[in-house]
Amino acid sequence: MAKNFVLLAYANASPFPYHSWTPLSILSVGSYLEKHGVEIEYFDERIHKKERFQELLSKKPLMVGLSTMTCYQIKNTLRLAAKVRNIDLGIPIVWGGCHPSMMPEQTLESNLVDFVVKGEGEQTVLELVRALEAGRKEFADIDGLGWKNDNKPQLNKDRGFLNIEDLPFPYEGKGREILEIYINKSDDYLENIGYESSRGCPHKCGF
Ligand code: B12
Repeated sequence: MAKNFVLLAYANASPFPYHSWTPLSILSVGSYLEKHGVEIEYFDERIHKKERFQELLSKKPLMVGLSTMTCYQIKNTLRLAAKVRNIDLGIPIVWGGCHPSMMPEQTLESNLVDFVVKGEGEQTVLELVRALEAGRKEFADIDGLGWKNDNKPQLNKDRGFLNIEDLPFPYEGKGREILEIYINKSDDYLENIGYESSRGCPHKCGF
């Protein structure tokens, strides 16, 4: 494994086992990073052993990306973020998904958050990865990013919408392994395989 890999994690989102669904959010971001030559690893708490997260953290990823909804999932995401902090204060913790997108300023207030990605994350996180690889400390030019400027939360301007046609299939690369685990899961429940056929909304939804 190359030194500078990105770890993308999805915490358990439900107390019910049948509420498991392929984690499209991190798969979309991950396949895009892979397409641009960035090495990634996934941790999906619903299908992987808990030790996997700790093992991957001990290899010092360039950053840890956490995807979260508000509801039940967020307390588990906070638990994962605390594990990152406990193992190494220097690993940047990047939050994305619908909760950080709707409440970026509030999310940035937490000391378990270094960066927030608002909205579609693919291009924003790629630019962040490049900046971190270059050892940058200033991120004002990355649209869609929230960060801490001398510990002061700063939210950059929104990123324009991406064209879904330019994005890779989320089950490419390492995402294929995740897909196969979901297909082969042999418990009592049928698993859901997510697929995005379009993006955006004709109504005035908050998200
Ligand atoms: C598919 C879906 C489901 C599926 C699968 C959910 C899952 N766990 O994956 C099912 C039907 C199971 C489901 C159930 C529920 N859902 Co639902 N669901 C959606 C839906 C329609 C699409 C989500 C999705 O996969 N999008 C595709 C991916 C690629 O997009 P994305 O997740 O936004 O990720 C992008 C960015 O956010 C960002 N990003 C995301 N994570 C990260 C992480 C990092 C590090 C970075 C850099 C970027 C990044 O980059 C990604 C790519 O651009 C959304 C509405 C919507 N239009 O988004 C609601 C939505 C997520 N669901 C919602 C809710 C409330 C629920 C339930 C709690 C409902 C209930 N009461 O039971 C349950 C929870 C189930 C569970 N335990 O997971 C809410 C969440 C609201 C909130 N504040 O948290 C949403 C937003 C709908 C709404 N407007 O109310 N849901």
